[in-house]
Amino acid sequence: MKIAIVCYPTFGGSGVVATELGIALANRGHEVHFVTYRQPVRLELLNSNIHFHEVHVPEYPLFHYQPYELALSSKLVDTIKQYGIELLHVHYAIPHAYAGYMTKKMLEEEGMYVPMITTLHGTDITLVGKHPFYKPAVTFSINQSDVVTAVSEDLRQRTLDIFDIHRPVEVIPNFIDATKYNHQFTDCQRANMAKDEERIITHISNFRKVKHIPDVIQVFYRIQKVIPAKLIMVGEGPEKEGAERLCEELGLAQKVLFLGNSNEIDKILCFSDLFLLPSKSESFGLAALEAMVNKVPVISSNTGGIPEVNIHGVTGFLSDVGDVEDMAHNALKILKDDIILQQFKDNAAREAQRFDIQKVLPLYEAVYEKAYKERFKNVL
Ligand code: GMT
Repeated sequence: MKIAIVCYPTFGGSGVVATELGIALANRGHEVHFVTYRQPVRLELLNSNIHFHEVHVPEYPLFHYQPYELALSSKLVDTIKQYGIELLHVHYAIPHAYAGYMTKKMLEEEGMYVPMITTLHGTDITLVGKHPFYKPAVTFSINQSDVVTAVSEDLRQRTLDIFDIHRPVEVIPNFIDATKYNHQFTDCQRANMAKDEERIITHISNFRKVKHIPDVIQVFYRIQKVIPAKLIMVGEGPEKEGAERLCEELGLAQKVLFLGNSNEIDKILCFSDLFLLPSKSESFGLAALEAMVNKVPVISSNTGGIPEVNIHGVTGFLSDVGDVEDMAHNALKILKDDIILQQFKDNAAREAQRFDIQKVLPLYEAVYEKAYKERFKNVL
C-alpha cells in the first residue's frame, strides 16, 4: 500500500512512533511517504520505499502566525496526487487531523477518496487538545477521521470522556522492535559514566512540565544518600535549566550528568540500572518501554497509560504522582540487592516483548485494510 505519514519530526514520542512505524511498514513492502516540516530525527535512511517531503511555510509580513496547516494540506494534496497515495496516517491530532481533513476534502473535489487514520498520542487530548481554544476543531477532526486509534486503553477512555466522539476509538499500543535490541554490546563503556560500585539511574524526556523533572532530582537525591549512584539526564526542554539549578542547590552537581538530546538511547540504557519516569500524566510512556526492552526496570508514577506498560512489583514500581519518598523507597528496594536487580531487569525485558512490533504492526495493517475497503462509504 502507498501510505503518507504526517508527524512531528522532533524527539517527542509521537514522532518516534510514527517514524519507527513508517520504517517497519517500508520493510514489509509498503511505500511510505513522510510529510512534515523537517526530516524526522529517527529517519536516517531514505530508499525506494521511504520518501520524505518537506513542508515549507513561506514568511509573509502580514502573517503574525505562519499558516502551517494550509501549507501541510497543500503539500499533502500534491504528494498524494503525484505518488498515487492510497491512505493518509496522521499522528498527533493537532493540527494534523485538521489538515488531513482539509486534504481529504480538496481531493474529493477532484473525485479522489483517501481514507485518514488519526493516531492520538496523549497531550493532543489530555493537555493541549482539551483547551477551549482547540476543543471544537479537535473534536470535529477526530470525528471526521475514517479510523481513530489511541496508544493506550487509558487514552482511549480519556478521549471519550473529554470529547463528544461519535465513532469508535481503537487501541493500538506503542511498540519496540525487539530484534534491534538482541545485540549484546560487548562493552557498554559503563566505566566512562560511573565507578563500578555506583548504580546508574537514567531519565529521558523532552523536559516539559508534565514530566515532573524536579521529582526526578528529588528521587535521586534520596537514593544517593543511601547508596553510591549517578544520574544521567537525557533530553532538552524548558525545565532543564531549573533542573540544573536544583542539582547545584542539593549539592548533586558532581553526581548528575546532563547529556542533551541523543540518538544513542540504547547505548545509554545499556549501562543503566534504573529508569525514572515520575510524570504528572503520560498516555503510554514510550521511554519506559524503551528502557524495559534494554533490561532497565522502571520507577514511575501511577498515571495514564503507564500501568499498562510498567507492571507494579514485576518490571518496576508505581507510586502516586509527586510521592518522591515512595519512589525513592521503591528504587532502593531494587537497587540495593544485585539478585533483586537482576530479577527486575529480566522481568522488564520479558514484559517489553508484549509490545514487539511483530505483534503491533499487523494491527495497523488491519485498520489500513479496513479503512481502504470502506473508503467510499463516508463520501457517497
Ligand atoms: O510527552 C512526550 O514525550 C511527547 C509526546 C508526543 O506526543 O510527542 O508523547 C506522547 O506520545 C508518546 C508516544 O505515543 C507517549 O509515549 C507519551 O506517553 C505521550 N506523552 C504524554 O502523554 C505526556
